[in-house]
Amino acid sequence: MASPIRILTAVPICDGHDSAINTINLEFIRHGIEVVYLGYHRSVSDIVRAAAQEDVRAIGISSYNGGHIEFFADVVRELRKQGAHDINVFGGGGGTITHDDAAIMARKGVDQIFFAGTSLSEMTDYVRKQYGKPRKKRTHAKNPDLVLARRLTEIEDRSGARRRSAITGDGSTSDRRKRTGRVIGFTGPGGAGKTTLIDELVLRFLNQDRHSRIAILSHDPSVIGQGALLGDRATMINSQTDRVFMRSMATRGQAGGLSPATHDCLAHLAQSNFDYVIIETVGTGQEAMPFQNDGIIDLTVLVMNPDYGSRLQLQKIVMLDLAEIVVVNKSDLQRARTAHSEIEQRLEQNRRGQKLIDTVAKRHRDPGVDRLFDLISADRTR
Ligand code: B12
Repeated sequence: MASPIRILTAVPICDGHDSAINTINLEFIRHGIEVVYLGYHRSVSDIVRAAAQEDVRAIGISSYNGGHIEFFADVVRELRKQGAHDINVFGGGGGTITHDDAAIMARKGVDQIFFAGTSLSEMTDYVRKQYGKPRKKRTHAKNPDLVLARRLTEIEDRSGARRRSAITGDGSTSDRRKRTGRVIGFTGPGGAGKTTLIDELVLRFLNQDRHSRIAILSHDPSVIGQGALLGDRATMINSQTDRVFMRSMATRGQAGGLSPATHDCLAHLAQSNFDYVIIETVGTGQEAMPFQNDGIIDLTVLVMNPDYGSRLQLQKIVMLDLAEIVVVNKSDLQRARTAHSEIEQRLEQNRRGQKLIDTVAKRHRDPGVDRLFDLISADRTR
């Protein structure tokens, strides 16, 4: 089965009009398109970097606050500068973009502007027709992130065709020896704050060493052959830098928190000169063991919300037996102290010396996140 069309959508800097793009995103997803959503108030460089790393077919920009001629043209120019000539640009902005503006934008390389009154199905049909065709043969890219991004696309496409990648192997010992950085797996239920926590950790990694680079492989759920909202980038603030390579993946019908291509993509990233490779699963259930027998993950972190229900529920969460570190995030919530002592007792039964840490990831400079960072950094030196 052919892979779904992947596009990136965003709203320009100084613009908070996200209602239109939220509606359009949902319509695209409903029609089988994978949408990497970058959020609003985004700069040209953030948009181009994300599109290149995600290796999308096109960027859809929704712009209402003016400056669209310059902004869209800058995106096109920067894409070309990076060597990403085959990532197209389209968008809309209701009545704020006139037909005359659109004609200038077309001359500057923008594919299409949709005006007020266009139906959702017209826009979806356009994307499917225009960006659903197989890609033309691509010229060799010079930018290493673009090369990596294209390689990940190949792995993902191949995995869709149910073939294992020959180059990355199966995470065997020989692959381990070629590793350059630590691979850390984050999992936990939806809404526990995994993405925010990872973003705060990334800030600390970047500050610790001015030259380090980090890769993030992030997952969101999807049914086979259907669309998905890949929205973790919209939450990331500190990770919008050239020192972070982030890739969003849809699970494409696979249960358990990861995608059929995760293993091979991760193996490739682990050999690609990053100091840390962080993997984030989708929000998981009690039975999930996403990193079991993977052979690539060095350290596993389970991120929990204090509101898991009764103490009895804890007995059923398999990752509480497997994770090296358990985090109670949102520890400013009322139930957090109870949660901490209940989880502590649960971990004591395992007698594995698992660490338990309380964090408030949404708070900058949170001492709990600092402790988690110290633990992860210390693990690297082992
Ligand atoms: C809703 C709205 C708001 C909401 C936004 C809520 C939100 N979360 O998005 C609120 C009330 C918050 C708001 C605030 C402001 N707004 Co306002 N807002 C609007 C309004 C009424 C509708 C825009 C909209 O969402 N339309 C719905 C979409 C689906 O339809 P559409 O716009 O016709 O778009 C079509 C196509 O262009 C296409 N499309 C749009 N985007 C994209 C993207 C892609 C990828 C594709 C394929 C297609 C596509 O989809 C539609 C198909 O029919 C417009 C006026 C208007 N009637 O357009 C003003 C308007 C955009 N706002 C305006 C202004 C000035 C502001 C404020 C600065 C006001 C203020 N002084 O505080 C603030 C700034 C907000 C900010 N932080 O940036 C001005 C902009 C003027 C300009 N640029 O020349 C407008 C035009 C109102 C006006 N006439 O003055 N606003």
